[in-house]
Amino acid sequence: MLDYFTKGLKKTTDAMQNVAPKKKIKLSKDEIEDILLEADVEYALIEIIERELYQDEVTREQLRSKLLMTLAYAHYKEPEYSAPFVDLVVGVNGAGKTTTIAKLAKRYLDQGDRVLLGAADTFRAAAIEQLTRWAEKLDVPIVSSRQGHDPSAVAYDAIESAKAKGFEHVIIDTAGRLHNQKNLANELKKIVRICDKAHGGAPHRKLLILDGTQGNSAIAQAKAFHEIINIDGIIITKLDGTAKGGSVFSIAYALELPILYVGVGEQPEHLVPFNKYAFVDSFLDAIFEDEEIKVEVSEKIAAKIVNILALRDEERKELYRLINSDGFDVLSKHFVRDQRNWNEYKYVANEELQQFQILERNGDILHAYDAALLVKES
Ligand SMILES: Nc1nc2c(ncn2[C@@H]2O[C@H](COP(=O)(O)OP(=O)(O)O)[C@@H](O)[C@H]2O)c(=O)[nH]1
Ligand SMILES: [Mg+2]
Repeated sequence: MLDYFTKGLKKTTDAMQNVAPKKKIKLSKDEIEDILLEADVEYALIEIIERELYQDEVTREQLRSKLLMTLAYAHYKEPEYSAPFVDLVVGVNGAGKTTTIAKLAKRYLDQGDRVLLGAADTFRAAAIEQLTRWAEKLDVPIVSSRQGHDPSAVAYDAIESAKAKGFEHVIIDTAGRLHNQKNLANELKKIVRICDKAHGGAPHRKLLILDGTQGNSAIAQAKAFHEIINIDGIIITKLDGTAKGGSVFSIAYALELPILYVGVGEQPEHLVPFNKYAFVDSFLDAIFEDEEIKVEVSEKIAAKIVNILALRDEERKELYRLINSDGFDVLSKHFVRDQRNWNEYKYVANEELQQFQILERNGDILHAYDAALLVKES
């Protein structure tokens, strides 16, 4: 996975290394600004990041926490549903909708599910043909009609057919452009309505496909789609073909929506589930020198705590007190010395995994430490 990100972001990290050829342990704010601009992070967001950085010389972990902060909406929760799960795929022409549908279908097939495609981009004959070719290649059924037919009817028939066959998934393609914007909005709304009629709760996921080579200019477009049908998640395509990979941060931050996958090539396997930690690390690896990350436990904590997973109440309180004061720095080199930020996180001892975890508010794990590291050796 990580490899896919690193490869897919090669053009972006190459561009970053053009302005910062030498990897360092610390970077000045000016250097960070230049690097992020080069990667096409929106200037307004860079300003926010800089405002949150209190140090003149910034470490990898300090920048890491700020970049992760911009992806705080990366959390997606699947709704309750009964099969088939219906994905509705929208986006402008050429964004990569049809290709991404093939990639998604492959993922579903690989996990042993049956998939049916709905060719509801009836605006262009070529679009129907393209999806039909993918369906043949992947050997999955497709419901389509002739050019100019009602796309809602195609969506309805596709869902009905998948229900009758007992399939797990339906993926519906849509047109990216009609005669005018208003038509497109009305049509998309109608497709959503009709999906729900065919199968209560459908479409379960409205996916917006954005062309990564457009960088930040995709933001306005994304907002327009979001206003029309309330997007559930974003897929950014063609990251392999652009030096504008940093726009992923601005897009996620501006739309407050999760990035679910990124496209890093034209083949069906080139759809990578978005992992914000791996994504951020691919950026940081390009500009920061490796620094061995060790978790050092202070004498104070080590002396007091035998096993943090078997703490008595007062011991646990003491640990939390330490974490919230000077102990924070000791437990983790990963955090900035920023009291306001510390309060954003929760600390839990996960007994099942034998880990001490630092969680974000939404429950995502920011860091996990093996309990063994925190056990006093005696
Ligand atoms: N390099 C690269 N090309 C992609 C990716 N996703 C889509 N494409 C290409 O982008 C072009 C437009 O894709 P298409 O699926 O037809 O877009 P649609 O009009 O939104 O359905 C095609 O040539 C695809 O092969 C990607 O992740 N990487
Ligand atoms: Mg298409």
